[in-house]
Parts: sequence; structure tokens; C-alpha cells
Amino acid sequence: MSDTVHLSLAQVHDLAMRALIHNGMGEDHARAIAQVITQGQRDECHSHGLYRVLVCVGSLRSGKVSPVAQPTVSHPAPSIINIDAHRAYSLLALETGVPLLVEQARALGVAALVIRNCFHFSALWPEVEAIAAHGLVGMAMTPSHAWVAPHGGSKGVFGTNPLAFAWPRPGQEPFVFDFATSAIARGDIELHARQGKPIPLGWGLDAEGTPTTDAQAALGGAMQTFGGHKGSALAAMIELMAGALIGDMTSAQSLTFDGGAGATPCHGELLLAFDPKRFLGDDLEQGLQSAEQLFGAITQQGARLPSQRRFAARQRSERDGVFVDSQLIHDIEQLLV
Ligand code: NDP
Ligand code: PYC
Repeated sequence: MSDTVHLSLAQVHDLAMRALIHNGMGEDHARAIAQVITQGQRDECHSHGLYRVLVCVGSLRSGKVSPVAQPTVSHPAPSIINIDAHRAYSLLALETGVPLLVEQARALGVAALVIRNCFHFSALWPEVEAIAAHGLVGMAMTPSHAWVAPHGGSKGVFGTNPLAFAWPRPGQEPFVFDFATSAIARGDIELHARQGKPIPLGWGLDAEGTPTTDAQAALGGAMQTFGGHKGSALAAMIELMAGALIGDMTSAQSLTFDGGAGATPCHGELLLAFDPKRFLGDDLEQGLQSAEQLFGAITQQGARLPSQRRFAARQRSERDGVFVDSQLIHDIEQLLV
């Protein structure tokens, strides 16, 4: 038997939709989730593609997640849009919030979108790309569960806390980076554990605090930050900005709230948008040119821009479809029985 299955992007979307709806997810949430899962599979971000169907259905079955709650909007200040997801997944709240964020960033120069009370499983690049598609600079950050030890420690305090940034580039793909502040996303360690593969040293510690190459031991112990004390400080900043500052759970509080259910982390998210037209006025062209000079100085010496691999995968997948691990397809089909 082949160990991969060939699917079109429409088939990826359909499989995700069917598995979610069969397990009780409301149709609007299922559509928003299936869209982001398809984008993840398309861009070959395997930790946040079809694999997340298993995680979302497991979370639904835990009873923690609302499959139907609708987001509500409030405006605590002109520059702040606050969306309460009411303990549903974050993506409908995001769909509601991005147009409001764009409108306020254009009016004020800078605006913030706060999503609260949401279960959050997704990669952040689709979110900052959606902001950059409007010609704005975007940033996004979110906590997760306290799986990551601070640099110099051995017990989980931080989430895997991704940070994403997008800079719009007229006529071409935006400059985007999106990374966990842990050495790697937890989803990637979970995929190694599923496939019985070792992980590199530097990703995790076992329960005794010893560096390990055993994925299962790292999942049971603590993950490590990227870049030592620097990743540790950024992870702390995200706990503060997208937890304490917005009045939502930190990763430690989210893990306590989970109470062993093993659901997707539940907390808040902070997105920021900056309008270059407002910052630069008549100097807009010059500002955008400076950015292009910077990107050129990177690529002209053979280095690559972040997201270049992803954009190439996107082109390939849109043309040829995707190859998905057959065990994963089997496990998703079991959710339909
Ligand atoms: P990676 O380490 O795989 O990649 C991080 C970033 O670095 C990407 O933008 C990537 O671009 C870029 N990059 C990688 N190699 C190079 C290179 N040689 N030169 C230039 N740029 C490079 O990601 P992580 O494992 O840290 O995170 C994966 C995903 O997991 C993210 O999308 C993140 O949002 C998501 N995540 C979500 C969480 C949540 O709570 N919702 C929690 C943690 C992670 P490219 O993609 O093109 O390789
Ligand atoms: O892969 O670290 C991760 C993750 C946490 C929440 C969603 N993805």
C-alpha cells in the first residue's frame, strides 16, 4: 500500500468539512475551519493541515468547545476591536474581526483586534496574510498551553506562542514570517511521535529535565524555546500581550482550564494592523522602496525569504493537488464511522 494518498484541494476541504460536521460542528464554523486546514495542507505546513481535523474532533468530543456559538463585537476604544468567541473556535471571530480591523487601521493608522474566549488551533500566517492583502502591515500572536520551559528551567510555563508578521509588497506575495517561540510547533513533535521518528536535540526535555530525542518523552516533559533566552523573552511577551493585557488566559491558565481533557488550547489572540499610507503620507513610495531594497539584499546573496518555501508549495499544490499520509487519511475516515 502506498504511504501517501493523492487528493485535490477540493477533496481536502470536503474531507475536513465532513469529519467536522459529522462530529457536531456547526456548518459556519466547519467551513471556516476546513478553509484554514486546506490552506495549511496546501502550503505543506503539515502540523497545521489535515492533522488538525483529529485535534478539532477530539476537542469537540471533550465537550469543552462550543460547536455553534456566534462571535459578538464590542469597541472598548476607537483603535480596539474586541470580539468574544464565546468558547467556540477562533476562526469565525477572525472572519468577523478582520474587516473591522482594516477599517479602523485605515482611519487611525494603527488598530488592534482582540479575540477572546476562543479555542485556537491554526497557523497565524493566513491571518497576517489577510491583513497584508489590504495593503496593511500585520502582526498576530497567541498563547497556547504551558508546554514550554523558560530558558534555564525544565517545567512548562509558556505556550508554543506563535508570532507572525506580514509586510505588503505591491504586485507580489507579502513578506511573511510565522513561527512558534518554542524550537518547533508542538504539532510537529506530535507528528514525529505518530510516525515513531526521533526529534533533534534542542526541541524538548524529558520529565527529568534531560534533553531528549524521544518525541513521546518530550511531549510528556517540556518543550524548549528557540534561541535560548531570546525565544524565552518573546514567549513571555506573548503571554503578557495576548493574555494579561487582553484579560484572557495565559498558557498556564489555559492548561488548568483544560483539566486533562486534551482539547485545543482556549485563550485569546492579539492582532495588530498598521497602515503604511498613514505612517508615510507622501513618502509612501520611498518607504516601500526601502523595504524592497532590504528584501533584495537578502535574496541577492542566495538567502531566502521566510514563506518562500510555503509560496512555492502553494503553487505546486494548486496545480497538482497534495499527497497526504495514508495513516492520517485512515484516522480521519474513522471519525466518519
Ligand atoms: P518553522 O520553524 O517551520 O518556520 C518558521 C518560519 O521560518 C516560517 O515563516 C518559515 O518559512 C521560515 N523559515 C524556515 N526556514 C527558513 C530559512 N532557511 N530561511 C528563511 N526563513 C525560513 O515553524 P514553527 O514550527 O515554529 O511553526 C509552524 C506553524 O505552527 C506556524 O505557522 C505557527 O503559527 C503554528 N503554530 C500555531 C500555534 C497556535 O497556538 N495556534 C502554536 C504554535 C505554532 P517557510 O514556511 O517558507 O519555510
Ligand atoms: O503546534 O504548538 C502547536 C499548536 C498549539 C496550538 C495549536 N498548534
